[in-house]
Amino acid sequence: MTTPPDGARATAALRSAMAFIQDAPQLGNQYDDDPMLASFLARTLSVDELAAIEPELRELGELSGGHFRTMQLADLRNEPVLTQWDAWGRRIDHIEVSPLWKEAAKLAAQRGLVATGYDAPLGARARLHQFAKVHVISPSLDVYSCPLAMTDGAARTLLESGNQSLIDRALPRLLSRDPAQAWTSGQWMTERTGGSDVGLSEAVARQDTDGTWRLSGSKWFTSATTAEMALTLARPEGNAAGSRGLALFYVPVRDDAGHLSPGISVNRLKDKLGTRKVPTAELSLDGAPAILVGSDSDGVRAITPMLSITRTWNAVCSVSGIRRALGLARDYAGRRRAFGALLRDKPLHADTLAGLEAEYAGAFLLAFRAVQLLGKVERGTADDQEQRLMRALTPIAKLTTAKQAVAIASEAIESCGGAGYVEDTGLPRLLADAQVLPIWEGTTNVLSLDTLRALGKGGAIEAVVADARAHLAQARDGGLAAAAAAARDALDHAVAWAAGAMGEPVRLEAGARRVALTLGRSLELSYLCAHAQWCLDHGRGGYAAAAARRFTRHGVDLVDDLDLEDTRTLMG
Ligand code: MFK
Repeated sequence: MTTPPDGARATAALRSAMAFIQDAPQLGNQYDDDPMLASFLARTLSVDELAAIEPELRELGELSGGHFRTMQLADLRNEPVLTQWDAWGRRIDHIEVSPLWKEAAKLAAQRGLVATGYDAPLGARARLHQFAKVHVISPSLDVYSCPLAMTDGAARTLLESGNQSLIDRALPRLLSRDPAQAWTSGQWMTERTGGSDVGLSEAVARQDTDGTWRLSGSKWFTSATTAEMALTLARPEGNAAGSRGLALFYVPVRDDAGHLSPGISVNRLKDKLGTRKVPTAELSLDGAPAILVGSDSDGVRAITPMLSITRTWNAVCSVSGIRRALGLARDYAGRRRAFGALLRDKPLHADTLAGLEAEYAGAFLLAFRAVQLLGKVERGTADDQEQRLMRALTPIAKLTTAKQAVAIASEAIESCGGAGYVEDTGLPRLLADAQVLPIWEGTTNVLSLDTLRALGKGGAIEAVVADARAHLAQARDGGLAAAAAAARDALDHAVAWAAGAMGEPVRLEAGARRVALTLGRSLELSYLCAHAQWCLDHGRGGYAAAAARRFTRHGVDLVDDLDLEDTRTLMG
């Protein structure tokens, strides 16, 4: 090898010194940097209530943008590992999760990410406190929100079941703030027959002569299989086919040493597009001991409290995922130069991100309106109208925010150019993880049909309309008039269309998604108008008002009568 002359060495050194290296996007305090959370809490809590919870939210904001974010980036490739056999041939089915997940489990217990929702002092507003924490921290916990959502859902389901011995056994663990005592719960609903039409479930429950129930069958998609207990559905022998014949069971999954209960084996972990840190597994049940939660039928109805809770978590995690995507995209736009300027100073780039901010603001308010109502219904302070509203709003919030989360994650990674598509920047994870949100806990179409089911109950449509109108009535500022009119018109159109299609089941079902999304978007805009007015009145700036105006221009009314004959032709 020949040594380069001094001049060539100097030129190479100069070139390498000048080589451009792009700074990675950074995050600040995830409570302080959120343009919606603080003003929303200031509007909905008393000054003393907010003062009591804000320091912890700020601490979590620091951990979210700092410690956990650093850990997340340093450990992008670490995934759960299933070890089925030990060295001596003993079946163990041990699942090793990432170091971040282990730390998240401790943090979740200590900070009461589930338990806060059940705390007494804030009453119905305990749910706001809980989900404010979840919103701030969850994007940095690698989807540890999944087991927490199911844990919360299990706690609520057991409480509503009235089964005192199961409540005594599990609630203190599910709500424990001591990491050594805390449990998580699984929710095993999906079988090979599918995750939507749960009535097709094949798992069978047999009762021993001593009264012990034993479950056999397979569960095809069990998220977070590291849980200590699970709620699941199985058909007691002799029961009718369909969902009415299923019963709800409590399964003790692991003992205190972490060993799986007899009759449960983990066949493999799922190879998923996203949520790669979540140990989602296929399980076989072969006479696994279980406890009947309530009656020996109507299990789907018995597990619906779980669905309401996890769907609310889904909505909140959608908006916190959007916030994370936008936090990174905005920071990047302040660091990245192209064509002679920072991206944030480029009119088209700014226009694109501003549109996403407007969608975030609407999504945030819809998710947190669902949270508010959940708290009131649980604490018995909701009137009839609010109860009906919550039933309809839960699927609407879940399906609308999940779609926004995917669309915005896609735009956010695109706004980072090629870096957004490279795995070790961590940015593609935003989109891969977001894509689960419209799928699990009910797909967009299943939830659109659930919305129709909820609206079909007496007084539900009136409750939705009244809530939107009450919020719109608060918007007095002239700059909000067009937005308020658009929300009102879209809502009226959706309600009128659904009423007109009532006697035509095919037309109604075909249009259900457009109706549900129109309701979701018009509610988002109604809440935005009210929040914008409050912010203007309280010196909180014009972000929400600008969001309302921009959101309006994206389109609110998606209702349309599409030609059913064209559908048939296109589908062959
Ligand atoms: C970041 C957040 C993380 C979230 C956690 C992720 C964990 C991931 C694990 C999973 O994804 S588990 C899979 C979740 N699976 C689903 O969400 C099921 C999706 N399918 C549905 O939701 C179907 O609509 C349903 C299974 C409920 C249909 O069941 P049926 O039995 O065929 O319908 P039916 O007969 O209408 O409902 C039975 C009863 O339940 C009825 O009550 P009644 O018996 O009194 O008439 C319904 O009114 C009631 N019901 C159904 N959906 C309800 C509900 N009640 C309240 N709320 C609901 N949403």
